[in-house]
Amino acid sequence: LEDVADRAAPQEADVPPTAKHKRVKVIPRQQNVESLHRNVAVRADEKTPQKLSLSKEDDKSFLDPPAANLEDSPGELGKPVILPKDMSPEMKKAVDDGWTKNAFNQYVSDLISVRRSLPDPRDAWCKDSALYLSNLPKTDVIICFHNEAWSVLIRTVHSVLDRSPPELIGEIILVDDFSDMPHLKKQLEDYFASYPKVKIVRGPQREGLIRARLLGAEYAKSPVITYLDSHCECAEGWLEPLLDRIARNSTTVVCPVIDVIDDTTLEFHYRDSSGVNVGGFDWNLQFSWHAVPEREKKRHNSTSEPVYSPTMAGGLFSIDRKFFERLGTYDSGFDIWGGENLELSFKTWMCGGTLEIVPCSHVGHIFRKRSPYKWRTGVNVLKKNSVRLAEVWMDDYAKYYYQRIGMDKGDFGDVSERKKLREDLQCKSFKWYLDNVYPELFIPGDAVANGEIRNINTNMCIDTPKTGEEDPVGVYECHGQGGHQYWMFSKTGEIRRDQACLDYAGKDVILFGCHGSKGNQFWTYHENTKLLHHGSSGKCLAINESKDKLIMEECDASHLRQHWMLENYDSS
Ligand code: LR7
Ligand code: MN
Repeated sequence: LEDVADRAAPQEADVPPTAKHKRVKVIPRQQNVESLHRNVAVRADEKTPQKLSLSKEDDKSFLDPPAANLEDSPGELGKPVILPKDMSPEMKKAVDDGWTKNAFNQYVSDLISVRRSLPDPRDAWCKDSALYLSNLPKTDVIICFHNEAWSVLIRTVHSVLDRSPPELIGEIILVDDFSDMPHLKKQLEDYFASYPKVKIVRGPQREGLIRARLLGAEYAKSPVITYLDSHCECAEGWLEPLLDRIARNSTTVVCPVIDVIDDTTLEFHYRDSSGVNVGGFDWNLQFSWHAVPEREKKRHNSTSEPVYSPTMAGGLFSIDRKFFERLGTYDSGFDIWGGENLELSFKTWMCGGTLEIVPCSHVGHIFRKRSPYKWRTGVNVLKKNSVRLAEVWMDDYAKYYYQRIGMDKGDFGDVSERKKLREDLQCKSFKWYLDNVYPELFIPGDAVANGEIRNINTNMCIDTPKTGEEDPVGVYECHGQGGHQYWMFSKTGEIRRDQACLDYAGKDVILFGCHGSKGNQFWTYHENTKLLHHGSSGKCLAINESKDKLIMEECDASHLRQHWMLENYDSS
């Protein structure tokens, strides 16, 4: 038994020394226990991976009966695991190492069963099987990873196997993007040796997730491809509602609701359908979430119905394989990370498909605050990807992105093939996409000014890295690079960047989510006096004596500190 447990356990180096191969008797329900680090819960079924062969995936009766207190084991039912405050130095080091390597709490993940249970996050509406066609197509599931933690990767795969109807899963294709962590070598192959549906493909060099996904797609044979990140957990009933949409229309690309797996406690927080968001982006070409717009709500009787989404987050979706190929899959010129989600979103809409978020389908994802792995040195990978995206898909609107990067496109390689693809497919224009799919997006060209806002006498510019809502907006020497000094002055008197507006409520000038009702966000510019006049306070924007802060004061055109210049100002 010990032997078998070894195979399922994390690799030596990755296991906290005190936590190896021991089994709990009972873990208190709260899981906020000091003794947790002395115990590792192992489910009866995960000790015996060799028994889980393909032919038996649909019949779980061969599994040992679960321990009496299984639901009390760490993290079961998606509950948080909270480590004690007074850890031994040894344990603390193990916890810190886990954070350093993964940017999430690997130590906690290792305490949780790789086949833990989750709450059922679906609305009652979703559980009526008559909603879904009976002969759904099979999908292959492609999971790319670069140096993923053992327990997290294995849990991702088990969540697919355990919570999908076996007849709907073709293969699970694990694509190793040139990892060097030892547990991802032979140990991984051994672990899955007895799972005929799981295939491991190894990239010949570090490709980045986009080309790794393309490599995975070369092995896909099922009619549908489903991509997942390598730190996900699929919830009950996640797959059928996705496949159903594709079965009804092969040009529908679908995303599950992405539930949050907490990076610290591994708690599974799910979002009910009334809180579902759709994807958007800003002119920095960064993905963003938004509430479902009113116009979209009107199309539905229930919040559980699939909703149109202008973009996808990128990691978790299903697509008809032939349609994906018709769309030219991904641009293989995209490196490491980023931008591919917008590329696929834009072309899905522009080239005859639709993109939906399916509230009945839930998959958890560990959101992290930094990227733990190496990027390329000396190249701005994300910018290169985004420039390729803009060049090919955004027509004239690309210029708004270029303004944000100081007009410096850098070396983005050759995009002629991708332009040809767009032509061959006779895709619609980016303007069509904006007008019809994402009318909520503010278009910089609709602004009366865009670019820097310069305090004329000091050559300081309004500058803030923050989109948060408390820190005062500051000033910085004008640098002409866009970025934190890029502003748009809307026809309705907002000074905005993306969804955030300059807002003054009597204390500091801050950035606050644009609300469109003027008041504290209403500004007027007087070209002759150079004053920036604030609506609700009647005051004017100025720079302080020491030239490092914005202040608001009584308007007086004789004060040079109140004189501003708006870039690209068009008064007509
Ligand atoms: O070089 C790499 N090679 C890889 O194989 C870098 C990453 N990867 C793998 C990695 O192991 C992971 O499985 O690629 C996957 C995504 O990388 P993450 O998890 O570090 O990034 P992320 O979660 O921030 O990624 C989001 O944005 C990416 C943009 O390129 C991709 O589209 C990811 O799939 C996407 N993830 C999601 O959409 C999940 C929800 C997050 C949000 C919003
Ligand atoms: Mn991810």
